[in-house]
Amino acid sequence: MTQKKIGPVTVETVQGDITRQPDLDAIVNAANAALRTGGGVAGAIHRAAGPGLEQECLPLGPIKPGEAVMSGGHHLPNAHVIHCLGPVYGHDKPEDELLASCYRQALLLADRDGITAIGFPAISTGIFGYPIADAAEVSLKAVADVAPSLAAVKTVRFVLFSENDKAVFDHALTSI
Ligand code: AR6
Repeated sequence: MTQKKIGPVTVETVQGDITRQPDLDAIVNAANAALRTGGGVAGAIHRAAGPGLEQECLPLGPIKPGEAVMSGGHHLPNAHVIHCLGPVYGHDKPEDELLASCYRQALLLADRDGITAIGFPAISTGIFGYPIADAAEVSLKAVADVAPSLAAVKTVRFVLFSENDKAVFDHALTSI
């Protein structure tokens, strides 16, 4: 694990599976607009949470790129899931602002709910095609920008699926 303190918040990077982070109050889903089960990280989260998650989510959708909504965690070890719709790279523009908006909205929702520890996947970097190095820079800057205004959130963990993605985030974290 790599850690860096940014204002009142400790930003961490780990390689792993976002559905296996029992010490976090909330995890973030890289969702689709309709908040259906989907594939990638969304598929993994819905499988681990059970069908109650999709039932709760469907009435909350559709959401637009850059938006975030919150649900319960159902059978996940986390009390909450925050669902973000990232931009499809090359299609939803400006993609950097929409990606930053996901992190900002998710953190503000979490903070309003008194959540102290939250985990993010690398939103938009799978099926939605956002290059990992650009996404790392935008995502970490978005967290750093909002960190000073957070009262409850103390830990922000990026859970990266591959060793390479973790290395890319670690590199970006050194220059924040
Ligand atoms: N834990 C952590 N990261 C993961 C996991 C996991 N279990 N599984 C995949 N990743 P993606 P997107 C990484 O495609 O690009 C879905 O179908 C993965 O390696 O899940 O925002 C939705 O329903 C990648 O780095 O999300 C949407 O339609 C990152 O998570 C669409 O895909 C994001 O990959 C969203 O696409």
